[in-house]
Amino acid sequence: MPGENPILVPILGDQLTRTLASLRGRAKDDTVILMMEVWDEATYVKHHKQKIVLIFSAMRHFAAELREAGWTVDYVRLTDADNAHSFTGEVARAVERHAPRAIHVTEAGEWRVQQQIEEWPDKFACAVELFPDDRFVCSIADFREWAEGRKDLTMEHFYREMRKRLDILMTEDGKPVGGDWNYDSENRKPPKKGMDPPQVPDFEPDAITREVIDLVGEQFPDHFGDLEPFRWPVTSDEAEQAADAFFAARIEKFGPYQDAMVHGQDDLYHSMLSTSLNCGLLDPLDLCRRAERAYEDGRAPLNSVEGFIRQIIGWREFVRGFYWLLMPGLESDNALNAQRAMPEFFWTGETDMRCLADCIRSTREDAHAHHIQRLMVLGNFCLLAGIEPREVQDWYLVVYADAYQWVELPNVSGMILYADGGKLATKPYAASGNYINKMSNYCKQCRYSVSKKTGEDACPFNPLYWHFMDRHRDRLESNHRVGRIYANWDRMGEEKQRAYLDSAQAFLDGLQPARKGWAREE
Ligand code: FAD
Ligand code: DLZ
Ligand code: SF4
Repeated sequence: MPGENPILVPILGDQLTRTLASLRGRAKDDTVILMMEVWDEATYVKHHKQKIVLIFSAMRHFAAELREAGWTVDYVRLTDADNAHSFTGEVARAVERHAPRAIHVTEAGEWRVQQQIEEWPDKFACAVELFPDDRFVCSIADFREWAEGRKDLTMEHFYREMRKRLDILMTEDGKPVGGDWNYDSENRKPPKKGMDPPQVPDFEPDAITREVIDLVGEQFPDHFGDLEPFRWPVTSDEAEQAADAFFAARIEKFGPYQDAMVHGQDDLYHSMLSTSLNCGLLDPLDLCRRAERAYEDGRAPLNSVEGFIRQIIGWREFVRGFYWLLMPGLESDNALNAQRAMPEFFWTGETDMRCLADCIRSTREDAHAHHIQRLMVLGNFCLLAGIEPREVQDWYLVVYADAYQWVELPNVSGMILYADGGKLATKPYAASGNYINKMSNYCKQCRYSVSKKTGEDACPFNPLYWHFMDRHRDRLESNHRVGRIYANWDRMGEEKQRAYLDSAQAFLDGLQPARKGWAREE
């Protein structure tokens, strides 16, 4: 047991790492760890049921492991009497219980929570020491320094810096292994017929997870998503097993089929490790080193390994730095002035658009969809249809088990919606049905025809694409990566253009707006 006036170390639900900065080097007999299940966090948006199960179960397992290792953990359950249901309220109660001489806390993943933490020094009589979250390889300060004075924030430039700094996939004379920095052009194969990726391991819920499943079923019945089957790793051991399975059987084809989509096959060759990475059960750099070894040992080709490493020390680190650089403004950016409400079918999955229906099914069943589904099906639709950014942000934050605002918001505001006005992506990722047809097997059995351009049976992405291009001509025509498209549009002539615009408008007019209350309590 800790002595008098110990150090209080609050650990949040995405900080489930034994080597967390605020815990590292602390003496067990002088530390009380505080973990809190609070209503505020479970409902600031109405998270997918499996996301809440994941966090609560992972928190309870982590607390049990810490106790087993000799730490004192003060764990507040959601249903405990007197639970104040906010981080600040619970820390206040813990300060009364333990009379700490100081609070040591690792910086929060989300801006919203960081604002609360920054009020603690004024609220509590003891000292509050804030620790940078060094589970990310690039600190917020280092990213700021990198971004300082740059005209464009290009992920590729940042990524190359990270490769050099971490000496990953680099030759001894400082060149990228294989001669190129980026093998993205080899990572765009359409799916092969009969493709049969190895199964992702399922983790059978144990007694702790079962108890949490029951709790979530009782307390959050109206939240989006299926509660069961629940298959996510909830301990670092399970997460390591999931990583082992990826490195043993799926990394080889991860690269080539990264952008492929197959109806009913939700995981393909993806790692399925984001939920574990984001709550702290896996270490990002360790995964990259394992990927590098797979290449060195001849177990995976360079395009797969480089692609995987780029997603982690490239995109993942980049969006996190970008988020902290641009918050809080990023949340309210709406450069394209998109005002349409989210359609109801994003929540129900009831749409004849087969690609969207499949992505929403997987999202509802597993709290997951893979990257290209999030980007080029769901995201592309939101962009083309002009859905209001806040509604899109809420949707993505609710529905994915790996969603935290630091990673969701740059992807939504920057990558899919161009709501940041082009700070993250140099052009909007707008595409017609053609792209989805090329990269998936969705279209063959769709009620819409991907080859039809206009009219009731035309794939809605086709007219929506031109509707989008036409309504944003003023902004996009001068963009050297998109501008050329307008020559095609002009060549079509007025009648064809009118047919596109009318088809798109008829489709948009037929969209039923989502009822209120799916994402947030009204
Ligand atoms: P893999 O395909 O195996 O990729 C490996 C890892 O790379 C992932 O686990 C993830 O940590 C990282 N990664 C890949 N792409 C990105 C990216 N664009 N940004 C950040 N990290 C990336 N990822 C989240 O973790 N949380 C989110 O809330 C989230 N929201 C997204 C919203 C949109 C609109 C889009 C387009 C992408 C979003 N992503 C998000 C990124 C990506 O879709 C998921 O990380 C990925 O699908 C997770 O599955 P996986 O672990 O099998 O990934
Ligand atoms: C996502 C989530 C949920 C659903 N519930 C909790 C909780 O009750 N307690 C907790 O510590 N963390 C939870 N989380 C994760 C937090 O929202 C996450 O740690 C913050 O967003 C980080 O800034
Ligand atoms: Fe999606 Fe269009 Fe293909 Fe149907 S035809 S699956 S709506 S891209």
